[in-house]
Amino acid sequence: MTKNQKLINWVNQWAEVMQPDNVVWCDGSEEENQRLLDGYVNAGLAVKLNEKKRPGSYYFRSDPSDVARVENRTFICSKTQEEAGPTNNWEDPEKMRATMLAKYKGCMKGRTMYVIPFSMGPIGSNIAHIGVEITDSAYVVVNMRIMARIGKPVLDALGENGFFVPCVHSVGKPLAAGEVDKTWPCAPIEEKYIVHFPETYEIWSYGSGYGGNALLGKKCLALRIASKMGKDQGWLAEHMLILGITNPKGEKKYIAAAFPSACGKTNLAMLVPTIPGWKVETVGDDIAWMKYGADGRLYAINPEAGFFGVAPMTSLETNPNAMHSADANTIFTNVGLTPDGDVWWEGIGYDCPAGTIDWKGNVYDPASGEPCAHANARFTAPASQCPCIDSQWENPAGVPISAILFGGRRPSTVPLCHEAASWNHGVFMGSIVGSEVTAAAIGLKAGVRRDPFAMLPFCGYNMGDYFGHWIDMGKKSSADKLPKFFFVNWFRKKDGKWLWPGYGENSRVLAYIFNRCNGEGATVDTAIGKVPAAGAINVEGLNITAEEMANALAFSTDEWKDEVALIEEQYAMFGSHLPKELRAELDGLKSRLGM
Ligand code: SAT
Ligand code: MN
Repeated sequence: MTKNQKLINWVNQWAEVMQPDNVVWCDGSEEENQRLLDGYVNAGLAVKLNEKKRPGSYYFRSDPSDVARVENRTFICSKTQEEAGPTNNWEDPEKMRATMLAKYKGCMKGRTMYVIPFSMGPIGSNIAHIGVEITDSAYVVVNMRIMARIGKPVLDALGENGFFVPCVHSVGKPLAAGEVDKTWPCAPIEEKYIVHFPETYEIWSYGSGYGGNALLGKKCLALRIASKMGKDQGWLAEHMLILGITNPKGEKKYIAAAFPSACGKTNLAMLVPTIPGWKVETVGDDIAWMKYGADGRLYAINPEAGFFGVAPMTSLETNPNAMHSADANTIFTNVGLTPDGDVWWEGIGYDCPAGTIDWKGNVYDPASGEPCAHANARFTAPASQCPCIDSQWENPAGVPISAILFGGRRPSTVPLCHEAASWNHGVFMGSIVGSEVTAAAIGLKAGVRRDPFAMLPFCGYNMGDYFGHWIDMGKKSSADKLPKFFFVNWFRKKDGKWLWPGYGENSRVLAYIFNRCNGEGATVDTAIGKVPAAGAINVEGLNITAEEMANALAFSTDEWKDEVALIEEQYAMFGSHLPKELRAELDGLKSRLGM
């Protein structure tokens, strides 16, 4: 299938180590996909859903120990610990290679090794990159086929000498002679390893078959390794959605946005505006790769081709576009299975049909107090099926970004919207992203849990140097061409009540941001940046008083003095890796606050 000798050698070398029964090069065809899915159904490891309700869709249940990304088993193996930085698990690369080689030895006995050539981004785009994953999981193949572009066209683009990121994966469960899988194969939690070698752009994953642990194009390549490639090569790999927004006059802009988990990122990416005449379309819901174009503007692609969305709480109410993306040709994992061959989860918008099977495979008893779907149950759906997919989502040149948004769950302190004064101020905003957590929720100290740029688990090198890379990127163009930065907070409260309705109403804030990019919309200067003036955000038809709106937009010197103390604490961890420009931003804020 390929004349790329480096690729052939790499596959042969791993086949020798892992000793699979056979090696299959995936072509990405419909026939191949169907054959793999039929294999699971025939083995009793998946269910084909009701063709009338969910055409072309399949249902899987994972092992109860293999249900999410495993951050404490995720490693950045740079040469030194300092290069991995204070926010990553580090292990010496040579030691890690030895540990894992011992695990990989014979790990595919009784199994097939699949070779999946994949492109992150439209094939041939100068922002895209190619990876090749070897895996013993056909589930990975059928999911990667949705999440990335895979198969023959990728090998053609790779050519004889093209560069690819090598991605090694095994579920870590060799089979004895004659043995077959009766359940989802994986290794016990303490034997799972999700490993990145940033200097050599390599990924080694062992022991998990779930999501980002196993679909190596996503968080491992498109964020951890790509963040390092971006630093080395002068571009950005970010945990950001990309949306297109069109005003009533037909003028269109693109916005990228980073939020920590549980802030409604997918909902924002697919938002249905409530203000008349405005339109929002989706380029991506999770990851953005951004590079400067010849015109000095920042262009973004979505490196993915599908959505790996959290099912629970997704409904026709909360996100009709996500729901319709999963109408057909979708893989569901760890949701409930209804007696009529459809899926169900908490928050889907209607009661659980009697006789539904839960994610553990038992008949669901709503009185049990247990959820029917796992909280991290997922749908894998083709982005092309999203009703609001943007016409430019596969444009190899990317889309020009006018604004970058940061946000978090902040019940106090942070206004509904504020705007950075400069690129460096925007980088400062990104560096202090975080959500407030209650002690009960995570078993940690209550307070603001910082998640800089929403990249905490996804930065492949020292986070302080990552801030420095963002600062450097701002020097490569001029202020009139660079995107503007905004910080938004949909989650402010007063007296225990939300001050802002959120969901589709967030279109009102997006419209304000759109107008700001055209130099329109009245603002008030504060110590933290420009806050919308009273009346600048359109609240027509919204049941919100002027006082409530003022509270949502309020800036308090006292609250920000407390915030500064927390930022000092956070910044201390980066030591000499904290760019002097960010220290200057913090000093500037302090002096504006009179500190
Ligand atoms: O499992 S994934 O890493 O793909 C999704 C997530 O945890 O954010
Ligand atoms: Mn994500």
